[in-house]
Amino acid sequence: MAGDEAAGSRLRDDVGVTPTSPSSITIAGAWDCADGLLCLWVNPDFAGYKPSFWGGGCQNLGPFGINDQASSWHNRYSGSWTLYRGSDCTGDRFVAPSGARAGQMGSYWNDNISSICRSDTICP
Ligand SMILES: [Ca+2]
Repeated sequence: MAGDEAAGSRLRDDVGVTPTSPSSITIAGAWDCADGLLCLWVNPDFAGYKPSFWGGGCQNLGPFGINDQASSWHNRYSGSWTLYRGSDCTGDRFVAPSGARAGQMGSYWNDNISSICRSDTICP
């Protein structure tokens, strides 16, 4: 029926874009973290406040206003980064490989990252 055709057309038009959300225009390419950086977002799906990182050594996220708040990430650096639940690069950790990104972090990691370290530098 006509209604079904209209719905199908709308779905095809929306391929590659997150529909209906007021912020869908920015979400579409939001994971475009600049080359060479690790980007963290305060919200899932690469949305909201986004500090980005490039320096070596352990970095606490508190001074960047995102301690225990990161909910998605994208690693545009040529090597991996390590993300830690504890401050000063302590506690459980996971490795974010070069080029990888995650729009969701899972309940154990979501809003629980407190420090990060570029893996090719001195990490505790
Ligand atoms: Ca968050």
